[in-house]
Amino acid sequence: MRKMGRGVIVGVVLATACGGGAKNADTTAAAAPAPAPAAGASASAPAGGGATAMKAATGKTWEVKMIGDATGYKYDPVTLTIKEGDAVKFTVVSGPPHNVSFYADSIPSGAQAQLSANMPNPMSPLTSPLFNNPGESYTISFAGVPKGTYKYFCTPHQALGMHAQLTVQ
Ligand SMILES: [Cu+2]
Repeated sequence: MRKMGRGVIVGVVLATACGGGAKNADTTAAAAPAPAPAAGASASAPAGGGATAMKAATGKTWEVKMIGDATGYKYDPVTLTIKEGDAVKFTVVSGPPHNVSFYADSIPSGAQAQLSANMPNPMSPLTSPLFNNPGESYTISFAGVPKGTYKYFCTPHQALGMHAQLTVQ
């Protein structure tokens, strides 16, 4: 199920990239997957399609550990309930590289633009950079995002079951 969802996302991104480049398609259109700017391309993007401004957290900062050891690859806690306006700080404890990537089809409707804006230095839409060293952390503000459940996974360890979810109340 999750793998299927991921496949659909990749398909959409590729289709978007191809569509954008098709007009003057010479050699460049096929070459680059062009990940970054496609973030707002979904139907849930606000009218105007412009950049959504990042909203800083105003509430509590919650901690989630990213672990890879003899017990497996996991986020701890694997489920978390926060309030809109809080932030979540993901910290590498062991077994890197780790990151945080949200399933675009498993976040609340309309969440993508603001969540994307609240994720610094994305590697691709809704996907944080990879973190290679214990102690590194990545904080995501959940200010301005819709209430609901947000499912996410670690790109390198998705197949090993490193996924989790948080609920914004
Ligand atoms: Cu990982």
